Amino acid sequence: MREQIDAIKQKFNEKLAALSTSEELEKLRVEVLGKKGEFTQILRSMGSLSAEERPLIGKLVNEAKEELEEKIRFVKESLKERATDAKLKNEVIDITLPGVKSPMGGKHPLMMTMEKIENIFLEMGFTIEEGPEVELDYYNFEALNIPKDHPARGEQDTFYIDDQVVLRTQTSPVQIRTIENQKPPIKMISPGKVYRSDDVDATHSPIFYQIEGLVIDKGITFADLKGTLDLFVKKMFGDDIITKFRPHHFPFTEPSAEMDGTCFVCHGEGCKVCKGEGFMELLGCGMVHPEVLKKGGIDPEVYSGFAFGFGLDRMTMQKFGIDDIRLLYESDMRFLKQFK
Ligand code: 2U9
Repeated sequence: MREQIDAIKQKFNEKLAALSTSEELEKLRVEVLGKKGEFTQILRSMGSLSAEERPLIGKLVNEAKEELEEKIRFVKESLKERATDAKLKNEVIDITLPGVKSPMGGKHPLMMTMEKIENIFLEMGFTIEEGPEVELDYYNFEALNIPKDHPARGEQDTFYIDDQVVLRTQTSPVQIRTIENQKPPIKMISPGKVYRSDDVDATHSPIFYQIEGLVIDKGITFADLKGTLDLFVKKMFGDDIITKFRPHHFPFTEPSAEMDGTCFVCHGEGCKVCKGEGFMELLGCGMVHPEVLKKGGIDPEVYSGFAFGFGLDRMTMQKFGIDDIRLLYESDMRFLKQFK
């Protein structure tokens, strides 16, 4: 039995000296030390030994196993180092080679416009508020003085989750939630995605972005509305932009208006973009309807306010001369890469 052990060790050392990969090493380990390995065979055959021989051979076998396992650990380490060195040698990095350019993304034109507008209102002391896109019918309609049977509901083809829950059709619910949680003075804008089940065409998308704003304090007048929105448009499109207001109607503002600005393409001469008008409609606005203030728990005898709203997509298309809203949502890099 002792010779047998030495023979195994001998053969093991020869094979160990001859191998060069960790796979071969693992194979040798299993051969000698594995469950069906040669040493295991010996241990299994110990039954045939005498009682006094058994512990001696047992000890011999275990010592031999430890010795071989130590050698395997050592060779495994040096094989790993050798493999790393080889890798390092082969992976010579030619630093003169041009780097692999990872394509730098760019801001989406909608986000560029959104940020520019947000910064203009932040500079004017407004806060930016956000709210849920899946909204309660109450916040999207009732609280805005648009009762159940109000025609405005029909106008805004609404996605109903159920008769109490809708996909918001405008960001005005954010203003209502703000009125409920903040006492005046309030100066805020609410940018965000809104949903209307419109058919997709060059100027309509079922999902688009809006920015609405609200100012409530004591003594707020239509002059504050005109001054604030006129300044916004001049900061957005240029100081030479002249604004004008046309009477309009919204259920949530009284009086209401639409604001036009001189076409920043033809500066009033009249062109394709402004359909020869020289002016283009920029946004809707008005003094907050007293019913809306009351519903929000604000006394219209003490406080007054103005609000406004516009489609961000439309303003982005005006700003960049984009004639099809679908370009903003189709993620076509030929289009988007122009806005780097
Ligand atoms: C409260 C009170 C009043 C928000 C307003 C508009 C005018 C407006 C349209 C712009 C283009 C919707 O996306 S659009 O079709 N919106 O013209 N929105 S005033 O009025 C409010 C909002 C909240 C508490």
